[in-house]
Amino acid sequence: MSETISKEQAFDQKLANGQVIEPKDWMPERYRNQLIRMMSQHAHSEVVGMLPEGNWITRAPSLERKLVLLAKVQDEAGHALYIYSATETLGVDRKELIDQLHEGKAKYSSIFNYPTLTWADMGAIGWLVDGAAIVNQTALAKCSYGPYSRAMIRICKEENFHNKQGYQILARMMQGTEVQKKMAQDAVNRWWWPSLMMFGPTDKDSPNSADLMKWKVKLHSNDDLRQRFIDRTVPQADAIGIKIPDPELKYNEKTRHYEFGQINWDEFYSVIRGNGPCNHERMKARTKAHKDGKWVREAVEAYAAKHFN
Ligand code: FAQ
Repeated sequence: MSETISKEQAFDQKLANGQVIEPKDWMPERYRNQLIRMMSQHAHSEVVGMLPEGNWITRAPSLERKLVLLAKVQDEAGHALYIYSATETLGVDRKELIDQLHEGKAKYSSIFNYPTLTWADMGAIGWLVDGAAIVNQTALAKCSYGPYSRAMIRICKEENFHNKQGYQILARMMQGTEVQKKMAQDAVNRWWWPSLMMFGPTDKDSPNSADLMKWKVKLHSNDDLRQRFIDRTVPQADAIGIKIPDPELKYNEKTRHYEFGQINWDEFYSVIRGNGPCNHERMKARTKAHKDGKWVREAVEAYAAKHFN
């Protein structure tokens, strides 16, 4: 005689067996809402993340660099589209999510509220910001929600290319003149600590982690992923002669991890509350782009109504 189990039990069993949850499967409302929160923040980050780099497309130092940067920024737009589409499978309308961003009700990654002052910042973003994104997203590619995990697989492949192009920009500058070397070091000095903040607050101050880890959305904690990023990035810095701007950084032979200094959490919370160096500028640029693009959305809708209905 087969034993009937509740839908909650079936959901828990799937997670315990390492199975993936798909859009039509039953899921607890809190699981759904946590995914919508996290995935929409992620999609918004990809969109806002285009702005600091977009700033340098017209000023890239050669045609080749311009083409590569243009392709990278277009990739970020594509990432946003995959993730918005994946979020829509949870029953939420994309327009609603985008309105939340523009009304300041939804977060996006703290990292994109810092300015891009020189060409070396394109190197630092690719190497450090995409590097951090890869560490975080390689784990998310194995998360329990099917559409999100599948989006992450493709995105990580593209982020790997972004990461290498950023590292190559800095490596080349470190072989250049004293001024170029200084510029590369200055960019890393400014982007290192904000990159560590991308992983979110420490585990003890992370209110969402317990649920997300129980549901296998997050497979590793914020601190574990931050440590993984530091361990893989410091040797890369050493290889090209960049100095990590942390006097307390040292390798622990016993734990085989780098120990690092104190992150400025006051700065992190100030940035995510809207008071970072560029929060205002980013939202102004984004809402303007949305307003200016209204005719495109209307044209697409009119075309679709005529040809696909
Ligand atoms: N910035 O409880 P937790 C990229 C918020 S994509 C802003 O630990 P959770 C590609 C958090 O939302 C980068 N807010 O939160 C690219 C929560 O607030 P809420 C984006 C942050 O969700 C490269 C509160 O603090 N990636 O870079 C941040 O468990 C180059 C408490 O935190 C993703 O979104 C932050 N850094 O863990 C594009 C990946 N950290 O919502 C262009 C997916 C935390 O309760 C150029 N997301 N908060 O009001 C995640 O993995 C997680 O959501 C974390 C945060 C790890 C970001």
